[in-house]
Amino acid sequence: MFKKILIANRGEIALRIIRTCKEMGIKTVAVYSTADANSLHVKFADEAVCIGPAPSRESYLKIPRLLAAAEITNAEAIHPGYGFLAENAEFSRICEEHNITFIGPTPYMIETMGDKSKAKDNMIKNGVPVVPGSDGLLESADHAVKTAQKIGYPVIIKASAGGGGRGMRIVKEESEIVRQYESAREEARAAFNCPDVYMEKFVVEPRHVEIQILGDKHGNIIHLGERDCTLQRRHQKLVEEAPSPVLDAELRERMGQAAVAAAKTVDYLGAGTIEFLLDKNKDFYFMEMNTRIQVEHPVTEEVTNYDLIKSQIEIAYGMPLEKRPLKMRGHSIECRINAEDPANGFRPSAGKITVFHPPGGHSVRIDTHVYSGYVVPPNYDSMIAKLIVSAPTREEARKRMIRALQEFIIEGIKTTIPYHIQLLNDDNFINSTINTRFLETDFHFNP
Ligand code: MV4
Repeated sequence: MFKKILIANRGEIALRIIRTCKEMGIKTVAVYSTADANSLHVKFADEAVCIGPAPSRESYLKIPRLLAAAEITNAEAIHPGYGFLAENAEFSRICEEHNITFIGPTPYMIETMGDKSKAKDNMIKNGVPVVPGSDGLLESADHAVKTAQKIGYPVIIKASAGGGGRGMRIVKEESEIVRQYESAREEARAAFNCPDVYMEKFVVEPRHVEIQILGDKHGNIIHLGERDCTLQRRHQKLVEEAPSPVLDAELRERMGQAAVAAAKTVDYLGAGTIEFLLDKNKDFYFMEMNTRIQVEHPVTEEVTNYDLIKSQIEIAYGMPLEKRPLKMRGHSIECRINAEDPANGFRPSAGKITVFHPPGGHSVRIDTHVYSGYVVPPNYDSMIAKLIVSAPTREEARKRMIRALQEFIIEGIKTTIPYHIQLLNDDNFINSTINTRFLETDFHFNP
C-alpha cells in the first residue's frame, strides 16, 4: 500500500481523507493556505506544508506548489478531494508525469466526460438513455431554430463545457430562440472559453437521482445504488438521501446498469457519479458524469457499508474491487450546514464560531473541520459541516435528523440549520412530493 498521501484540499473533505488514511496505516501530508493555518486538517495530518496566501488561485489551485509539496515530503500519491483540481485533466496528467499517483481517473476520462456533448454522443452509442435533442453541437442560430421545431418546446440549451447548471438557457417559444442561443454561447465563451452549446427537450419538474459507481484497473465496474439530490437551490444541493424515496428495486437495477454502461464508455477508473434526470413517468435520462468523490458520498457509505475513500485509494494502488453483492440497508439523510443566512438570501456569514456543539447519539455522523473558536474565512465555499443520520426507515431517519439539527448549536455566525429544521418538517419533504424547482418556487423559509 501507499506509505504517504498528500491531500490537495481543505475543510471537511481533507479531514475525511486523513481519517481513512490513518485507519489504513498511510501517512498524510496536508497543504494549507495562510487562511487555513488553524484548520483541523492541518493539525490532524502527519505533516503540513503551507502553499500560499488565502485566495485559492494562489494556493489550492497552484499546481507547481502542490507538486513541490509532494516532492519535498516524499508523498507517493495525491488525493484531490472535490472542487479545486479534482476534475482538472491537466493536474491528473502532471501528477502522472511526475510519477505521483493521482487518486482519481486519467486525464482522458476527465476530458471526455467534461465535454458534455461528446459524453452524450458516447452514451447514445452505448445504449444509455439520454434526453432527445440536437445531434451533437448546434452549428448556427438557424440550426437551433430547426432543432427546436423538431423536438418541440420547451427546450434547454446547454454549454458543452458546462455542468452544474452554468451556461444553460430554457427556451419556451420560438420568438426567444435566436436571442437565447446567442446569449448561451456568449455566457459559455466567457465562463469556459468555449462557446459550444447543444440542445435538449426540457424535462419539466424532474428529480435529480445519481448513481455511485466504482471502476478498478482490472476491468471491473460496479454501482453502489443511488442518491436522491432533488433538493437544490441555485444548483447547490442542500439535502441528499439514499435510497431515493421514489425508486424500487427494479428501477434501481435498471438505473444502476445504465450507470455501469455509462462508465464503461471510458473504462472508468476510481469513484464516479452518473447523474440522471428522472421524470414524472419514472423515465430516466443521463445528464452528466462527475469524475470525482462527491460531497454527498457519506449517504451511500452509510447505507452500503463501503468506505468510498478507502475504495478510491485501493483502486489507485491497483487492487481489484472486492466482489460482494450490493446490499442497501436502511436510510440515510445528509443536511449541508453552510455558513450562510437563510433569512437573508443565503448571504455568506463568515467570522468566528464562538460556540460549536455538534449533536451525537445513535447513528449520527458529522463530517466537519470546524470547532469552537474557529474563524470561518471568507475565501472559500461556505459549507462548514455535513450532518448525516441513518435509521432503518426514511421516517425514522427524518425524525432523527430533526432531533440532531435541534441539538446542533452554532453561535457567532448564521447557518442553514433553522432552514433544514423547517424543511424536514414540511409535508412535501415528508411525502417527497418534490422536484428540482421545489426550494426555489414552493418552499418559503419563515424564521
Ligand atoms: C436539464 C433539465 C431539464 N431538462 N436538462 C441542471 C444542471 C445540469 N446538470 C443539467 N441541469 C438540468 N438539465 C433537461 N433536458 C433541468 C436541469 C436542472 C436541474 C437538474 C438537476 C437538479 C437541479 C436542477 C435545477 C435546474 C435545472
